[in-house]
Amino acid sequence: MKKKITILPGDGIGKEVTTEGKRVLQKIAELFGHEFTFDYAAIGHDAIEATNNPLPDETLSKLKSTDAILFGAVGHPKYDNDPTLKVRPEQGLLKMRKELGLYANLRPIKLFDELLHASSIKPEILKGADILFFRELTGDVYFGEKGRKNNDNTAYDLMIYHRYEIERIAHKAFKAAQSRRKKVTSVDKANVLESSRLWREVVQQVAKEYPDVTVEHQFIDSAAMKLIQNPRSFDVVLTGNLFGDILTDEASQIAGSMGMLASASIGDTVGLYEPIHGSAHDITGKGIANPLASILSASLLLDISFGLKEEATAIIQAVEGVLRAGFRTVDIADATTPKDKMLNTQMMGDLI
Ligand code: GGG
Repeated sequence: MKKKITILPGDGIGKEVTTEGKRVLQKIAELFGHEFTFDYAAIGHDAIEATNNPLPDETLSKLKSTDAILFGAVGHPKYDNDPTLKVRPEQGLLKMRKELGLYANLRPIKLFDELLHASSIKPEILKGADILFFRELTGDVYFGEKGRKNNDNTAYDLMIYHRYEIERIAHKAFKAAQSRRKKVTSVDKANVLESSRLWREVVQQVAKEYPDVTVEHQFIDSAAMKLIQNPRSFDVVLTGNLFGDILTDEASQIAGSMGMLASASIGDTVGLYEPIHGSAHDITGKGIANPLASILSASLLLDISFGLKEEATAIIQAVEGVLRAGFRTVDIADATTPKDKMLNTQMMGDLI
């Protein structure tokens, strides 16, 4: 198979982890006889420094003619510490999702058995947890009208959802549930928010087309609690942009570390694959970032965008094998990890 993959390293550890994700894709091409070509484009803080635009036109046009995107992360502490800065790295990511119509973010929460004890949650509660999140990506407070008024004494972000946005991601979630444990938990705040009442109404309507799938509705506050209390009670979780962002960071503790969670953003055109973690400037340049989220994102890329199931599975098996042999990056290590099994970013990439 001949395919072009565009790498967007972005900021901070994004560069370090996508290097390893790309190497694994190259190895897959070599082992399975594919021809993958790679090109690079700028996004985020680095792009702002070069062009004052977090998603330059040149990047966008490259993305519109590629077969799949492997993305790292965006962000920089400079912006977190100065909320008055108007041009920000995250705007590049949000614009990219909108421009490419990437409305469904799939975040599989897969707990590798080998990491059962890496989590702070009790193993007997965790064992067998396997959740697939569908986070909506193109609506909600992220894209509603925002601004300041009253001489800067009031700020607002409009939480807005359109029926079609809820419908299209709900169909994706129900279809996915059909080939899993046939349960969708839709998460909203319908006791307070009008946009959540529309969300619930639309999900109930879509559910009628999938009689083989059980649907339940939970409020975000209760879902956040149950996720830790009884993670095995969830199969597919369907939720909006903001709630999905928060819940999946929480759910990363089920998998042991943010460094383990991959994601796929899909819509009507090209697919984008990225770790759920951000740019992590506190560890940037130290070579200790866990590249497994990027490597597992590469596995999702092969599976979803190219339909290469065997190749995708080979990556997951390699991850399992390396973890089973006891190798760890610092985020998934514990007091029992021997020194000679502690790996840096590149060593983990080498072993996979
Ligand atoms: N790889 C994920 C990433 O870079 N996250 C940084 C971020 O600000 N994301 C915003 C969002 O996911 O909505």
